[in-house]
Amino acid sequence: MKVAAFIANQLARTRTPVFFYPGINLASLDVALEKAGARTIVLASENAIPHACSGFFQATGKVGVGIVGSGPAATNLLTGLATASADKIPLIAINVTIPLCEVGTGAFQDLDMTATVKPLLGESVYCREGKELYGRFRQALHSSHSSTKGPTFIGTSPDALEDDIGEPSFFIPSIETFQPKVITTTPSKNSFSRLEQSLQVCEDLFDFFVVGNGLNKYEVLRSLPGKRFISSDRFGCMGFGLPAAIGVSVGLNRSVILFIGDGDLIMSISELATLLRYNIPVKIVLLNNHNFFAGLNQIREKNGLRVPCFENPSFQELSNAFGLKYFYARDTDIRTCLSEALSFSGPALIEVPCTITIQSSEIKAIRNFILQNTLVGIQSHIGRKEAVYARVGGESSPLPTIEQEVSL
Ligand SMILES: Cc1ncc(C[n+]2csc(CCOP(=O)(O)OP(=O)(O)O)c2C)c(N)n1
Ligand SMILES: [Mg+2]
Repeated sequence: MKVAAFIANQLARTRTPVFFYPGINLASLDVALEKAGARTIVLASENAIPHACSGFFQATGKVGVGIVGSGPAATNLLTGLATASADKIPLIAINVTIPLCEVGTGAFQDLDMTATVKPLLGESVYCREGKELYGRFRQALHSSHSSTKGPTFIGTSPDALEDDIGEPSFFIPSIETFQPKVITTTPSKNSFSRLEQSLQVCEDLFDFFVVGNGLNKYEVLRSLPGKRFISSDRFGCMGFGLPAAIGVSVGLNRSVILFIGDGDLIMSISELATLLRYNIPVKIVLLNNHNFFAGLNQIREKNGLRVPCFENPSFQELSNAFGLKYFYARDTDIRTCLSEALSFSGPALIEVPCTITIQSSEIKAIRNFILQNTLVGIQSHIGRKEAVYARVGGESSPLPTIEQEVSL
């Protein structure tokens, strides 16, 4: 059996979806995956692949597998790999490079991506031959199922995929019991309270969601105590939310709710095409304040600058173009829109007009909080005097007061 066929059959037999982006050098894998009956999800961009793998792992405890081609296809993985690495999320990224005879010659799309990502990841190898690729892939599937490990990067050549490895044995990889993060915030009483009330009344509709990055993230987390959530914690990566929600929905085979800001959604807008392609039931709650990280506005204002109000595309027309059912929710409507959006099987976008603002002193507290912690358990309000937090693997300790933070 050729290595490409082994990889494809191993993934098909264990019903592991493959997050994939085609390229000429991985044609043999593409064919083998199809012949083996593997579930292949072609994302709109390679950027999204590690995030999708990350969401998949956090929802299922099974390691996600991403496969991409040479040159720019591989470099597109970089931010996602760094994001997963920061949160120690295991995944396997396979990069099929140009043919061996061209490697290192400066040929079209010649790039040593294995060396590029090495400082970033625990494991980064290049397999020139089929036997090595077979061994590394087996090993990665066996050992990657640990939430302390982070991503494994396997570079290889089209030649290695064509090598014959005799009659390999297939196996069932173990599954990590992933401990979901749980929000233990108590609701805040500030400017977001209308959003908060709406979210609280819709609590009974779901128990688990994905959240993007931006100020809206903290408001959503404050507003949903006791809920499980998935986010990019230590990297705070914009562009994570939508692909991660795709990974969750593919992994659990059910609807998932994503809370996301307008800036973040626009950054990953191409993945709406993936929702359309596979009718993936991600229900996007878009918190649209026509702005990015609105807290910075206060600093602009202090410096006599104008507060920008970004022109956004019509999200209604965008939804129509991408086949999403569209809802416009005034703050109090979110519950109704969500229950309607959850009552059918396709993707949906619920636009929530917002005016999100936050004190700049809070920004500093939040930033330090993110730098020092994973959001494993937040009690009370983020950035407020009475807040406490849980250190990774350690005891809970009090968050410094805002006054202390600001004077740091
Ligand atoms: C890839 C990436 N680029 C930039 C940032 C810095 N950043 C964090 S949140 C944010 C703005 C997010 O805007 P939006 O999604 O509209 O959320 P809002 O703050 O308006 O709620 C920016 C620019 C980041 N975290 N990740
Ligand atoms: Mg915004």
